[in-house]
Formats: sequence, C-alpha cells, structure tokens
Amino acid sequence: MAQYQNIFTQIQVHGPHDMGIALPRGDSRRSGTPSINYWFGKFGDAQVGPIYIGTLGLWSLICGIIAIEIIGLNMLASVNWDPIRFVRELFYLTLDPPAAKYGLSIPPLKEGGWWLMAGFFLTTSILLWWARMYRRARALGMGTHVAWAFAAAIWLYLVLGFIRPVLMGSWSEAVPFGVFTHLDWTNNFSLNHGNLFYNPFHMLSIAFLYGSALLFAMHAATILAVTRYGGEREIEQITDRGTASERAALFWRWTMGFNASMESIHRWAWWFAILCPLTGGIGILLSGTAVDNWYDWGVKHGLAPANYP
Ligand code: 07D
Repeated sequence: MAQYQNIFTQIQVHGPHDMGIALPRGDSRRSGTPSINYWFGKFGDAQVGPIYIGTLGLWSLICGIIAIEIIGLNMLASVNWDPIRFVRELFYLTLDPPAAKYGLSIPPLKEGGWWLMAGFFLTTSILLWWARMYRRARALGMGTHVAWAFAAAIWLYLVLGFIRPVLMGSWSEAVPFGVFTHLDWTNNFSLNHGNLFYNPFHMLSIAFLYGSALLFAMHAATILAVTRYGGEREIEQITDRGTASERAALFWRWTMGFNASMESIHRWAWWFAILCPLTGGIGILLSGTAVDNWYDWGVKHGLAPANYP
C-alpha cells in the first residue's frame, strides 16, 4: 500500500526565493544570492542563503581563523614545517598550555605563550558568536533559548580553560589544543582527582547526556511515526482530536501512563541538554579546588567502599 513517506518524495516544489523578513534599522544586509540545492532539499530546506554575517559574525570568524592559524602553524612548526608529517601525525600534534612554573603569568611564546594567545582568540570568537546568536534571535522577534543553551556549553568550556585554571593559580591546569592530547588530558584529570566517576556532578552530567539522547530518540521517533498524519506540522495539530498529536500523546499515555505535551517535550529536551554541561561545569570547578580526590570523598560520604580492590 502506498504510504506518505516524506523522505522519498521525489518532486521538490519551489516558489520564489524566500528572502526573510525586513531587518531592524542599523542591521547589516544579508549576503549572497540564494540558490536551490536538490540534496540540501533531501535533508532540510533546499534554499541555501542568503546568510547574515554582520559585524559580530565577521569579527567572530576573524578571531576563530586567527586561533586556528596559531594552533595549526604551531603544529606545523613542531614537525619541522613538513606538510606530509603534518597530515600523517595530525591527531598526535598539539599546542600545550604553559608549564606549572609560569603560574598565571605570561610565558615566552614558545613555552605556552602561543597557547595563551590561541585561547584568547578562540574565546573571543566563541563569545562574539554567542552575542550574534542572541542578536539574530531578537531581530527575528524570537526568544533567546538557543543562545542560552549555547551559553551552558560555553560555561563548561570556560570552566575547563579559564575559570578553574585561574582558581588553581596556573594556566598549566587548562586543556591542550590537540586531538589525542586533549583526550590524554581528560584521562589524567580523572586519575589526578581520584576517578571522576565518583564525582556526583560527573554522574549528573552523564545522566543528562544519556537522558538527552533517550529523549531525543523518543521525540524524533514519535514525530516520525505520525508524519503520515502530518505530525511534523505541530502547531495546527495541538488542540484537535484524532490528529497526529493526539495519537502521539495517547501512544505514550497508553504505554507508560504519562505523556508530555507538544510544548513540554521541547522544554524537557532543552533542560536535559543544558543541564549536561551546567552540572558538568560544576563538577570540574569543584575538582582540585574544593575536592581533591573524588574516591576519598566517596568513601567519606558512604558512596564508595573503603577497601576498594
Ligand atoms: C566539552 C564544552 C563546551 C564546548 C564548546 C564548544 C569550539 C570550536 C571553532 C572558532 C561537551 C567550543 C567550540 C572548540 C571552535 C572555531 C572555528 C562540551 C564541552 C562551547 N565520561 N569526563 C564529561 C562520560 C570518564 C572527564 C561530560 C561518559 C572517565 C573529564 C560527560 C563516560 C574519565 C570531563 C561525560 C565518562 C572522564 C568529563 C561532558 C563513560 C577519563 C569533563 C559533557 C561511560 C576519561 C566533562 C564533569 C559535554 C565534564 C566530562 C561523559 C568517563 C573524565 C557527561 C559517558 C572516568 C575530565 N564526561 N570521564 O557536554 O563536564 O561535553 O565533567 O565512561 O570536563 Mg567523563
């Protein structure tokens, strides 16, 4: 039997390009001539562009590129400017923070100074991108939920690379720029602080990480299961009986006794997502500052067995 299967829809119907609403006075113009891309249309909207770059976006990109340049050129220098070795050893290459003896002072360029500078530009880039997200949402008359969710991730990033190192009195506490070296750093952090699994905020962060994946899967699956009734067109559906929305809600009420609403499921998802880096950041901030060894802490509070094998 033929069914409504939106991903297999073979014809893409296009009207004139959608240029979006008029921007507030003083905003930059959007750049680029829009085009239609068939494959983008398979995965999302077929129209590509125009894009709003604006002052914040431009400076964010410039700072981001400077950061990547500093990191990349330092890595290239570390393999004697050999492009073949650069590609072959890329995952092993690194730009490390200064040694502990430099504390929070500004070290010579080759001994962590470049790391400090790359960190400064990367952080500036991320903060400018945050401001751009906030302002674009406002310009569209939207809420600023995306910006605040992004801020939660930035909180963890700042704790790892700035706030905790400052509290510990040394840049050497911060994360290196490198694929394998940042993984090693993560492992060492856990070992240095008595196994991060005993850190209750790491536990919470994992619960929200896994919880987010579970919620996302439940929500995505539910909506896909009712797209044959137009379920992805959420708003028109909310109050009507016998609709995709009602079926989706009833499915969960019948299978687990409780159902979220079309609005609340997104609040569930938003809170689970932001609580992952929010709780994570608290856990990292406490490590080495308030609690030195999470295993010892666990024993003291009856969480871990005292005579662990
Ligand atoms: C990292 C920060 C925000 C990122 C931003 C993006 C750019 C791009 C580009 C400008 C993700 C910045 C943007 C860089 C710039 C341009 C062009 C978000 C980040 C803003 N752990 N663990 C977590 C698990 C173990 C350890 C979180 C699982 C071991 C440390 C999460 C396991 C050890 C830290 C999590 C496990 C260990 C964490 C991360 C299992 C040793 C953290 C959440 C099953 C390996 C971090 C409290 C997140 C944290 C963290 C999961 C094991 C160490 C829940 C599932 C025991 C040191 N771990 N972990 O959203 O918050 O990250 O801890 O074994 O710092 Mg862990």
